[in-house]
Amino acid sequence: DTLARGTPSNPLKAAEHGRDNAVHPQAGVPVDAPDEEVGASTLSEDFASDKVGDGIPEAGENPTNDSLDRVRVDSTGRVLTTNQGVPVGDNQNSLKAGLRGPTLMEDFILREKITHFDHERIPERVVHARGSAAHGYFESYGALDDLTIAAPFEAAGKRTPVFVRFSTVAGERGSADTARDVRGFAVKFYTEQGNWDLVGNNMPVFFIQDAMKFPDLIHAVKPEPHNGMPQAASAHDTFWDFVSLMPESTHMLMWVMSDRAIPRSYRMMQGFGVHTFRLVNAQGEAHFVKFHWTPRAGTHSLVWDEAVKLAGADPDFHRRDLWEAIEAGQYPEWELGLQVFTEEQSEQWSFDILDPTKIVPEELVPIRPVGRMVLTRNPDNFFAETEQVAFCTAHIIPGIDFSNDPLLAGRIHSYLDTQITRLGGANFHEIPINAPIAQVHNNQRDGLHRQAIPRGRVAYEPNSLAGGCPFQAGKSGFVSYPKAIQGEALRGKPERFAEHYAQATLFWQSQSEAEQDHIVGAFRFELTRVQTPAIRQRVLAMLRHVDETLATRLADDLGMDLPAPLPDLLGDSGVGAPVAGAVQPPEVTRSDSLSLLDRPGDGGLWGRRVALLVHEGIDGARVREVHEAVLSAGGVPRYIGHRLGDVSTAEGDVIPVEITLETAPGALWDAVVLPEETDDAPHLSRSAQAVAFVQDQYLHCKPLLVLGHDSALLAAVGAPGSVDEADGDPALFFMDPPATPEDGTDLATVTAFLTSLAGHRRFEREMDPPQR
Ligand code: HDD
Repeated sequence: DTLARGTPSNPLKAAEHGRDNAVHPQAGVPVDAPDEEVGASTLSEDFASDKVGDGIPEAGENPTNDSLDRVRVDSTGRVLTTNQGVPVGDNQNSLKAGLRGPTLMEDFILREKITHFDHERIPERVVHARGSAAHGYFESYGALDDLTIAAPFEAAGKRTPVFVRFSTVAGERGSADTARDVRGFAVKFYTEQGNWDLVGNNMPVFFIQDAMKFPDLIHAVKPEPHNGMPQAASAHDTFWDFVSLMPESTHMLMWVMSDRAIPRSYRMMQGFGVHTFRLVNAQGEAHFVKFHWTPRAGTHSLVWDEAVKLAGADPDFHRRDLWEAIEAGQYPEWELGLQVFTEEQSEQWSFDILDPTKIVPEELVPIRPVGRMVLTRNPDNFFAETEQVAFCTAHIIPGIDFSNDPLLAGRIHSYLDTQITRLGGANFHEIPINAPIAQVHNNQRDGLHRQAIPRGRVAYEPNSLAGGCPFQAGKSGFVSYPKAIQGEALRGKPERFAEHYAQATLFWQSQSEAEQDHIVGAFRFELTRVQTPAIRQRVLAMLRHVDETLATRLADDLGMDLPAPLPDLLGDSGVGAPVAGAVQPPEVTRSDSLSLLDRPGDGGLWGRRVALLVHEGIDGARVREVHEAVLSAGGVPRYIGHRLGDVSTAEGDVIPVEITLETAPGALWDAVVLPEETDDAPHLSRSAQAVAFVQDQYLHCKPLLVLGHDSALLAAVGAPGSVDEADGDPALFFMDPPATPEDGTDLATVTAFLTSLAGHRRFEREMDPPQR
């Protein structure tokens, strides 16, 4: 107990908990509701510190720390030992018979070390292998007694510890973060009623309606089996072959071809539970529910060319972004919202709420905000925590229950099952990151790597020898919702699962013009890589059911004639046949909430990265003032130049270059600040690296700020090179030079630049399709 609560074996860890964590969460104990207005930003100087936050909480105050503290190791000041704790005298040389002689079998130190090394990899996740995670808490806005007894929603201000892992789906463990893909959004709530895992994605629908098809889907999207290519990409024949034969994937394809599949940051994407679940209250009444996570930082994406370049410039782009934001005390935050509806309501709708290829439009059921989630602490160790964490859709708690969604049914089996291979046995729940904070008492025994030491002779129930313990909780435990079940055992789909296109059309029609352009571009990219013309044709034939403009534009881009709509093409095979006649028209045909632009965020910079290009003789005072303004607005400014070392300013002092154009090219930055530069006095416009840098900034529609009225560098990339030419570009800013040497910097322009940056991109500049 002392070890667990009083002194973590890593005393340094306490300093990393962050002040926000210090304010509990204590299992089951409500904390005072936050003073701040609900929805107000939690970011303030109060949380600033060298590491994360400035408070040093008592170890163990966060209940998840108990199990983690027990096993944390800090080797500061310690002697090196074997795994048996034997001090090792020489960690450099193996034991030999004579210095030039053979190494001896008896060298148990060498053998233990090499043996352990030989076994240090475990199988990667069969999907979602590449991911990053963080600790934090969920805080309830209020009691949800009317809906559920689920522990996290018990009272206003109650905090429940969470561990959250974000991931890509198709790529292997070492693949690049910015691949076009769905992102996993998996949340483990450590409640006093046991662990609840909400294993969602950043898109609210899925490719298939039945778990029966999951292995086929994944085999189609993973690298092709004969040559192991391509890595982390759906742009190949087998994927498009499969989905074009499965019209139920049409809606999800629209999401995956949209900017949602290339998020700017894990911190800037929504999360969805996808399936319909049930909430159950103390009276045993159930409501259907869909879970939505909405980022405080807004929903923002990359552009495709940028995503491709990032994969080379920094394959860890999203991992680094999450890690650095938390280290800097800029805790990522999401609001949890619920769409709650009744069975009777759902029976009226044109779609089936058990069909995971459908959303419930917000116009039909608005989202009710119920709490917020804040990520406050990075893991100590990637393998022990991020790699070994095991999320399972089967992990639910009293107050939450499943629906009959057939995809969910397969998942309830799959996650538990896969951990047994991945984590080497049935005791993976004892790995500290997976261990619940609720106590575990049952008669399950033994298995590989068992940690618990159950006492006594009784491992069965009922028993009298142990006084009947552990005893059943009865009604105070988990009770499955008594849903009515009827019908015959048969393989097939409910009627309303047969319509596949209406919501794909809804999605398309709800996008802004720029988002539609990006969708066309994404389909074009993927299908251009597809080698088999018949597959391209089938996709086009499918898209004709979504929108004729989309299909026509794409056909044009691919140099193809528009084929007949899908069912004709598939002949009698039937898979693509639309439902005859009696389809109910969709309730909603346009929903602004489906556009990324609908959630711009709270206007903060949220750690966006700003490059300040510097060179010998730069106006130091001005560039420093902009640096300061970016920093105090919550951005991350960096001085970037040709080589490391100092550059001298016009005033005679120096600015240290922090990173170079070569190591941190344009794609890595959200905005750039350029020096004043005329044709007569070129500084950067003759540098290929600087030109490529600024060209990317410009073409990726990012804000640019020039510290004066002229930029020969901008002119060199074909952009407006002076204040007089910049008219009409809303993200290109030229600062007014001071009228007299005493005048200060033109801060109004700096503010306009930062506001533009918080708004992310301005697509007016885009040249695909070519500008007229
Ligand atoms: Fe899955 C991992 C999300 C359908 C089988 N899935 C996995 C992860 C996420 C999702 C976020 C990574 C968890 C982590 O970070 O460790 N999966 C989804 C969503 C789905 C979905 C939102 C559709 C709504 N998945 C799905 C189906 C099946 C699986 C239909 C199988 C029938 N998923 C798995 C798995 C994985 C997994 C094989 C691989 C590693 C793991 O579970 O722990 O069991």
